[in-house]
Amino acid sequence: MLAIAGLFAVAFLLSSCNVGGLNPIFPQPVSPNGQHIYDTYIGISIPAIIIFIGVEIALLWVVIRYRRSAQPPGYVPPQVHGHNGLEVAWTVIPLAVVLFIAVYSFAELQQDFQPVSNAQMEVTVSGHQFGWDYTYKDTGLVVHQEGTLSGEVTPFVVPTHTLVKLTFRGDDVIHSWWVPAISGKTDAVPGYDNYSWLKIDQVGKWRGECAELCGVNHSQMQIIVQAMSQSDFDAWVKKQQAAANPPTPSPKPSPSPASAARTSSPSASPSPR
Ligand SMILES: [Cu+2]
Repeated sequence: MLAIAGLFAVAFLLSSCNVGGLNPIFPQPVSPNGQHIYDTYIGISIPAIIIFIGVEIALLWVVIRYRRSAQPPGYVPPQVHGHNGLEVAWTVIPLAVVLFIAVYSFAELQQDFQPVSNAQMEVTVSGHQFGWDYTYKDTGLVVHQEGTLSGEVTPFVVPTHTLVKLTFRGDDVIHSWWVPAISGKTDAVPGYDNYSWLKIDQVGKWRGECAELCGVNHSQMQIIVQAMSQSDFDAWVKKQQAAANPPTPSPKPSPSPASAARTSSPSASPSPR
C-alpha cells in the first residue's frame, strides 16, 4: 500500500513539472500517430480491466461462498475435471482475447510505422553513441543533437501542420527514438531502415529519450522536438545554414565556389592586354 502511495506521489510530482511529453500517466498526444497509440492503449486496457475485475470477483465469490468453514464436515465440491464444455471455453475465450489484441495492435503498427508516401518533408534520424543527427532531405541541413545531461538539449525543429516522414538509422548499435507525445518507440538499427512520421498542429516542445540501452552514456541521449510556424521554421533554417557555412570574404554573394568560378571565368574578367 505504501509503495503504491509512493508511486502515485512520484507520478503526481513528475506530472506537475510540466516538461512536456514526460508525463508518467498519459502523455497528451500532439501528433495523430501519438493519438492512435493512445487510443490503442485505451482500447486494449479497458477490456483488460473489465476482464481482470470479472475474474477477481468470480475468484472472491468462489473463495468466500465455498470456504471450508461454511461447508459440512467431509464436503467434497462438484468435480469438473475433464468437462469438455469448460475445457473448450477456457481455451477459446483467452485465445480470442489474445487474437483481438494481436490484430488490433498489428493494424496500429501498419498505420503508424510505415513509410508515408504523401510526406511534405523528409528527415533521417540517425542515432549514435551518444546522440542524434537529423538530416533534412530537401535542404541537406543536419542538426546534431549531442547527448547531454546538464546542458541545453539541441531541439529537432519541425514546422507545424506538416506531415514529416521519419527514417531511422543506427550508426553503431541499436538505439530507439521515443517521444511519447509524438510517436511510439522506433528502433534506429544499423543497416536497416525503420519508418514513422509526425504531424504536429501546435507550437511547442516535447521531450523524449533513447529507449534502448545502448551503452554507458545511454541516459544522455535526450530528445527535444520543437514545432514552430512555417515562417519561424524558414527563418530557423536560414539561421542554421548561415551558422553551418560562415560567409566567405568574397564581395559578391555567390551560391557556391564552383558556380562562382564558372561565372567569373574569361568573359567576366576585364582582362587588359
Ligand atoms: Cu541510444
